[in-house]
Amino acid sequence: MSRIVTLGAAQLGPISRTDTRSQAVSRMVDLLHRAKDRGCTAVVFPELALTTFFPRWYFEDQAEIDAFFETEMPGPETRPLFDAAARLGIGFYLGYAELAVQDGRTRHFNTSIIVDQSGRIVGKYRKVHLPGHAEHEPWRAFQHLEKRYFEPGDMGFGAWKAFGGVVGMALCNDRRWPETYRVLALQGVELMMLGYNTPIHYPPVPEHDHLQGFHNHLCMQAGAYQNGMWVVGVAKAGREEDCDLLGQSCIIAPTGEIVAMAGTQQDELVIHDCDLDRTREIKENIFNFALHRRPEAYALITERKGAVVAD
Ligand code: CDT
Repeated sequence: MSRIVTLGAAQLGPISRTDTRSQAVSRMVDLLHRAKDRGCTAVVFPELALTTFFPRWYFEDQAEIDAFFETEMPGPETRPLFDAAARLGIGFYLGYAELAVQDGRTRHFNTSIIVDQSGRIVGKYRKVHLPGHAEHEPWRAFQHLEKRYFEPGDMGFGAWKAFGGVVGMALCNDRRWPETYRVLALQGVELMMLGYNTPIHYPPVPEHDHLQGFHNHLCMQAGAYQNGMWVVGVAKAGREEDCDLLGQSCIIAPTGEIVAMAGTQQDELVIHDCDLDRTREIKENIFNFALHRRPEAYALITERKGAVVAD
């Protein structure tokens, strides 16, 4: 049996601070056209794909911060992306900064959505693992203020039927945590879509700068294999406002193999015919959860947050 879905990793090059949403959207519409020409069912765009990666700056004025957020999706500037998707019959995953008003409270989330081939939003996810710091740290070459500008997602990790399979979402730092993949896999996810913005320089541990590409693939390949799922991980890449962002967007098979990878730091589309039935090779054999998992031995995973060293 095979269930082939042609997927695209639609990497974006840098977005400058002065670029408008409409400029970013028009680059993404162009990628959608290229995806259509190559027979894609759906493409994955990066995290925070509509603006520059603004957590690299410390802002005091809330209005200046809120200017990077979307109050509606689609809004007037993002509507052309949804219209193009519907016209071309291609679905997409998109990351953006979401400003929501819930129970009279203003909330800020780092969000992604799945839009189906008719241009309809069918799934929404709010980033759970927010990296970085909450206070201004002037010693850094640049800031990473996700902990200041966003609250942790309040929706958990969901799963949706889309593109002929079961699809889950995650955002950037989530890919480094094994819990992300496992919670998705326990809901039958066959395909994880993920966008990222990963600076190559990591100020607290610069000794790891040369390992950014390795760690990026290491965690996604392990997550794919150990959970028998396809992973499409997509970067905003290149030199963005004096900060180098990692590229290497890729499509990873449930065996953990990278089957397609971007070779530039710019807007680039890489595609692969992903057979969702290949998830079964892993799920029914090596990692047959129902047969082999021992949840009674894993209680600490949800009971305890930080490590407590045993006596
Ligand atoms: N956007 C995002 O989550 N980036 C982080 C950077 C490293 S932690 C400061 C990542 O995990 O790639």
